[in-house]
Amino acid sequence: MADDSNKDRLYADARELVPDFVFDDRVARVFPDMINRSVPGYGTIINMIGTLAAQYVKDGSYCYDLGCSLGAASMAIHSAIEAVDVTLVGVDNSPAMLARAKANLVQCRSDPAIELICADIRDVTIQQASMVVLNFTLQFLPAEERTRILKKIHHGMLPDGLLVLSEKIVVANDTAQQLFTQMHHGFKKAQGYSDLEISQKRSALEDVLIPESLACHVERLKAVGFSTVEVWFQCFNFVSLLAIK
Ligand code: GEK
Repeated sequence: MADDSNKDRLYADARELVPDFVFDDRVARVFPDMINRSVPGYGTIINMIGTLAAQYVKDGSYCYDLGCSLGAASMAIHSAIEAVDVTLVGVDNSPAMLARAKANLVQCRSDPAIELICADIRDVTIQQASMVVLNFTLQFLPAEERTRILKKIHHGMLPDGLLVLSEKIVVANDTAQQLFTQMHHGFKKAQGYSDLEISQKRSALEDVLIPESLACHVERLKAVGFSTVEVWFQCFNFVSLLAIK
């Protein structure tokens, strides 16, 4: 029989009360399956983060993967860059995620160096950064703290440094919002999730993942000082922006 222990079935059974979503060991175990089947374009975004890193990561600089989960973006960056004397720093505050990220990253050669830090991204100092990745992480921080974090990131970046910010968004137009939500559910159904799984997961994420509008993200990135801000990827209500210092 096929081993499906790494398949996301966390919301497959009916529950009377769906508890808030947490990044614990049960989630970490199935995370690659969960994110690939839940975020349309996730694999493309990870690959393109590697492509962007090859262009932007500079000799003697730092590169940060904030909310690194199992280290997918870090690994894409690690294998794409040719710059020398680079330190790649992966940060996540879930010990379960970080333990698995460590196990994944042992396969990587020692250069560039990778440091994995179990910490809240709000407490981490950003320095000499030629590239910073927030791949579906900012959405889990309280909205009122997002400006402060982005200011800190901007402050720690080198001139011409690149921030990649991927987020689930909401759109102001009700028709478009409904369409995007339906299309996202259609995507999840096509990936094998049942209606029950989709609705229980949505309840679990309700107070945990706080999406904002694209305009809100763009304005805030400009307000904290990024000179160029562009959407480079969008599929329904999932976007990735690049912001250049
Ligand atoms: C990927 N970037 O595969 N400090 C540190 N980590 C945090 C915090 C925080 N305050 N809040 C949440 N996290 C990854 C995917 S997942 C996205 C990112 C998702 C961490 C949390 O533990 C989790 O590992 C990650 O942010 C979000 O490219 O699950 O939709």
